[in-house]
Amino acid sequence: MAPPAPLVRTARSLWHWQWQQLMGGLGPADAEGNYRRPDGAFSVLPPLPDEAAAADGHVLIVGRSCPWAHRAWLVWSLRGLGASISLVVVDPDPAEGRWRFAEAFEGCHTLIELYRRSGADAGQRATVPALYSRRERRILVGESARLIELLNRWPSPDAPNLEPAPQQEATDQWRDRLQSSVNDGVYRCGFARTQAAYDRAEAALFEALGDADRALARAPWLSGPQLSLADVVLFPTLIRLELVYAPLFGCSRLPLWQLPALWRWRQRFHALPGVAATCWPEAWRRDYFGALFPLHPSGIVPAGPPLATLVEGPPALGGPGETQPMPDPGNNDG
Ligand SMILES: N[C@@H](CCC(=O)N[C@@H](CS)C(=O)NCC(=O)O)C(=O)O
Repeated sequence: MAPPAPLVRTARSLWHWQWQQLMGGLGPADAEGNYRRPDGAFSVLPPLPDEAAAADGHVLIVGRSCPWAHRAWLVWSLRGLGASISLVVVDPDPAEGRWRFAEAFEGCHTLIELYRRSGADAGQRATVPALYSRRERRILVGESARLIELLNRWPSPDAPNLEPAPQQEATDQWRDRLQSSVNDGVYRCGFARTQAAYDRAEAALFEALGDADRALARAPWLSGPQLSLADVVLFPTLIRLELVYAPLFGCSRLPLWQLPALWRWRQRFHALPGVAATCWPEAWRRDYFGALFPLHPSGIVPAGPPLATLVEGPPALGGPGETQPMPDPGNNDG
């Protein structure tokens, strides 16, 4: 028997109140309900080390599910920086809401210990990515937008330059727009506290993706003929779109194949040497669906498309009017 209406009304308003409290723990919102990402520690671009210092004990700390860490990991990988900067992958600890090291790192078991020891204030969050210097025994940068610039200038013979001079202005413009409308934009959709806040974020997100699609119909990379940091910052968000952001954050207005230049760009980027090794779809889905309790209280990880269907071959559906039969689950012939 259905519960009586007054009980349902009370339960709903209690749950809504509780949801607002829990959302406050995920991230702050302004008076209109728009999500505002808090400022992080170590956000200033440090001086570039000379060649000798650059080869001396630097460590890039990343988490697999984090899109901000993913962009730094990509620059590290695309520029082949493994010889001078080692990589440490931290694991999420959803019960405690923090990152922990698989093995003690510089005497620390959690990232927050390393942040505090490096001089971060008590109220500051310990976020990935972070670049650590073993020689100075401290974190040098904890802000991904600055970190990717530093890694792009890091001395490394024959490494590609991801800020090609003729495209610098377009690269910077795209990076600005993507940072707010797309990279943070998906979080503004998912963490919105009101319908109006969600509507604003969602409209800005798909307007930016539409513009990116038009730019990519004219050139192979976002800011022109050469790969740049603009492509690097777009990829971590777009590769998580169908797997996480569409189902969990409500970024589901269009399937990406309806932006065909963007769809092909994503395949092209994923095929670049070193990129596939930075992609961990199972970890992304487990961490997002498992950790963001106020958005997904059951913690159940839904099935999603295998990554291969997004990054290899043509989209499953060619477009309006062109449908394909559903695969027969009992038929293993392909
Ligand atoms: N502004 C930072 C944001 C990074 C960030 O929010 N990272 C998240 C993971 S996706 C994190 O480490 N959060 C831990 C926390 O907030 O305590 C950047 O771009 O580097």
